[in-house]
Amino acid sequence: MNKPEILLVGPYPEWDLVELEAQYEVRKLYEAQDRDAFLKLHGPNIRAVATRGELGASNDLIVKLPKLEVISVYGVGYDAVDLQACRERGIRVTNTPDVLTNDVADLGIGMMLVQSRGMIGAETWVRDGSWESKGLYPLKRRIWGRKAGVLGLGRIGFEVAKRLKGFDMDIAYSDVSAKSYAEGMTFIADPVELARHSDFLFVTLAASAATRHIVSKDVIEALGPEGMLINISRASNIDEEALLAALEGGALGSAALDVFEGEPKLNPRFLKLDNVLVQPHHASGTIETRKAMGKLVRDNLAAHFAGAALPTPVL
Ligand code: 8YV
Repeated sequence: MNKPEILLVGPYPEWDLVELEAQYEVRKLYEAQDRDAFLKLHGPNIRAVATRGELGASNDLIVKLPKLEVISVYGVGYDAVDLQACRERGIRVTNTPDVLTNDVADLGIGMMLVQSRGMIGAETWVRDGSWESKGLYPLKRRIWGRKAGVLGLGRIGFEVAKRLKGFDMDIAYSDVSAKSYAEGMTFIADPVELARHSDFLFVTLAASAATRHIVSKDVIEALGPEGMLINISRASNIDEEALLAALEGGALGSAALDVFEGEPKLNPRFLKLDNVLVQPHHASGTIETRKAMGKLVRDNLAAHFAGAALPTPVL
């Protein structure tokens, strides 16, 4: 029997590729010199798409795949998939929740520590001889015992908050409603009020049209000249123009960001700032988690083609 044809929107690790190629006829969109010609040739036969969180599948792509049955996202965020188009065509969508939660939370905490204690600059201080020539490294701000805000107390936000408790921090959160599992945390519905209350504000919301720029100029200014914004969700949750202006002008103390508008190409203004820690969207990027994510992508595809229940459906 012919293997089903699947479209890979972006690269997967070799260990996933080998497994996928054993089961499917894999078409690699990211290797195509001419995407239109590639899709004209292979599009009519594609039955499944395997994509990545940040790449998703636009309506533009979906319309070129008339036999598409399922989109499997390598990531928990599916904001880049056109769900409306999928609903209209009866296309199933899956993601990879849970398996990445702890790693994403860990990176968020690490970014807070690195940025607050100035560890990148401290490394340079040692390596460039400043320690010897200039003496002691400038003093930085502590994190333990201070105030943290978590914007979005879902799976990732909850794990961030759990870790913050270990630093004896005073934790508040914002969400659509107060959560019964948020023991020892203060619910503050309004993101501006949450920011005003916080020294560190973690953005851990699933992105959607409704959350676009939820971290507005007002939220950023409420966090203030001593505050730090940490984003491990999606760039669209933050008004990036307002963020840059606030970082440049001192209205916001600092930021630690794993995601950017237009990534991997980011606004070059970020690179001129020394009060921002930039990371290459790798919060889920451990071997262990990426292996689990790849397996879940494959399990969802296999279940679909076997006519079984999808392990982690979105649609
Ligand atoms: C991945 C992500 O970095 O889970 C998500 O939504 O964006 C990340 O885990 C990404 O999907 C891998 O490309």
